[in-house]
Amino acid sequence: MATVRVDQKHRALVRSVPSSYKQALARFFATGPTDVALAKVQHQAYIDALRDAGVEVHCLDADDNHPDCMFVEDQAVVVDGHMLLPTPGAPSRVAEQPPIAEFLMSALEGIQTCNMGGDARMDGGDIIRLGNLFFVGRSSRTNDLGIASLRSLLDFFDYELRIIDIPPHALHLTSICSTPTDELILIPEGYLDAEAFGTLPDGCEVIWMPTEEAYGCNTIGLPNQTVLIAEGYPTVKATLEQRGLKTIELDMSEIRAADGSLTCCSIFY
Ligand code: CIR
Repeated sequence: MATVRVDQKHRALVRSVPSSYKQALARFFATGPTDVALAKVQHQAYIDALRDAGVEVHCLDADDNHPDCMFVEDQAVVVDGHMLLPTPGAPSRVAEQPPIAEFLMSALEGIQTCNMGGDARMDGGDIIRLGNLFFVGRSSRTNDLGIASLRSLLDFFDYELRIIDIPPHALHLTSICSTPTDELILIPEGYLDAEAFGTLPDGCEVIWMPTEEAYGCNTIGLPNQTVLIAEGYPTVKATLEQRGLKTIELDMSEIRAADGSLTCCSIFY
């Protein structure tokens, strides 16, 4: 997931597309999925691309009672052998979490786990990591108490956390941004201030993309200079390739239809 350094991305958890997927929440990139069969084909292509890139993928069964269950990124934050189980910001998505937590606790034997309490809310999709520097979106899904909970975890490692205010026309931080390598942040014009990320460590860079390629700014950087990107975002593709990265394009149309991006569909652990 977004919180794992590129060189740590060897194992991913994903979850199948439920037959109820047409009822998934959708407000930002589109008005909702229309073709569940196509979503399943696209999701399988996503899994295949991860596997082809050398990632070991475990796929949990879908839960038809939860139309958004394939968007696992929001349900757990794994950082260097520790796991934060956030209370998701959308009430309809809270009960997606137990099987995900159970799988990760058994796969990562001895993992230190903490839950969120009280009114704290957070979606894992509001977090990106640039090496030892983390950014969290304060969004319609992630509040200050949720951010405080994340900060407690990151303080344990002495990792810095910076807050980014997500504008109302975006769902999450990862909806508009990603770190295709541990030195690059991709972000579209028209969402955040130029200074939003603050001063970055030496060698790191924010790359601004055209507003119309906002969805394409969500990428998955993998080991071996490989980056999964959504099909149809030529500036994103060319920009990454100019930097010597190998891009693998995936048709994400039915996943985008429910505001889901590449990173949303996996947790790297
Ligand atoms: C939702 O609105 O919660 C889902 N339809 C999409 C979640 C996308 N997740 C993500 O960006 N991490």
